[in-house]
Amino acid sequence: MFCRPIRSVEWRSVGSPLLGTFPRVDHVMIDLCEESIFEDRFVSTTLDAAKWPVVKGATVDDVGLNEPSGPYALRLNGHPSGGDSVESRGIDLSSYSDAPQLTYYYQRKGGGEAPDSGDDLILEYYNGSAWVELQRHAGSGPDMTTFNQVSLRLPSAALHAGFKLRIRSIGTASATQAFDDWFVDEVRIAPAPARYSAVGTWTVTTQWGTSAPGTVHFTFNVNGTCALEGIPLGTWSQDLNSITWTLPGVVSATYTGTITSHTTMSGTMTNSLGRSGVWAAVR
Ligand SMILES: [Ca+2]
Ligand SMILES: [Ca+2]
Ligand SMILES: [Ca+2]
Repeated sequence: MFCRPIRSVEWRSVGSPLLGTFPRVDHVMIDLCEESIFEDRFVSTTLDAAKWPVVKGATVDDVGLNEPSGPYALRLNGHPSGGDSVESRGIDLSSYSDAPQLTYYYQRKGGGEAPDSGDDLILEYYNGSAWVELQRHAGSGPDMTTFNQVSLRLPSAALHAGFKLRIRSIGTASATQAFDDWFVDEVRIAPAPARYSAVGTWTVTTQWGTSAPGTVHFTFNVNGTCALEGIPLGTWSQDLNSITWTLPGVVSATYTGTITSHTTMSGTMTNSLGRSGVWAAVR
């Protein structure tokens, strides 16, 4: 696992001092990191043996349609022996108390031959003694011209030193033709739910001279939510699209808009006299 800093965020108050009644927020420094435990975008037609040491019949080519990382994706079908599979290297997940997240894209048929009932795509993990099914996509489903993304948390039984991922298909066997095609791309295992996290120090001052220094911890989640912890003054709440900061009886500050690590956040403040101002989180 690695943590690669990709961005820093500084948070400053822009509330008007003339209004006099708005808390000031200074010096919130946010370092954003991107982490990945295992990843394959299938960038060439040769399967990476360091990532997938066991390969049975699976190939990488451009027969899928609209690959998320084109032109290639993993291809599984009935050729040559009734089903293909790839098995990952051992991945040590024993240090993760929060289950990592598996994400991948899949496509049924694409530019190949359509799977039929029972010609399923199956994702499994090794629990130390046996393969356990994580997800199954039915061959009876509709043909696809785009890829669907799947994101799921690994179960607790997966959090051991010898974790492995297996992707396999079932299809009609033929030594000469490819039947029942599935395509998979952008396989990624990453710590979850925190993909981005940050710690900063801040100070709040009001017109009454109250000062409340403290530390705030921001966690930006992969689903776009933002968790805020450790704030000593007022209350914060958030959902997928807004942050609300309330100092009871004094002021409220609200941000509305999709919360992502890439957003420059700004919002409005209103005091108990109905005067309004603005606040911002600036990269
Ligand atoms: Ca690709
Ligand atoms: Ca094959
Ligand atoms: Ca078929």
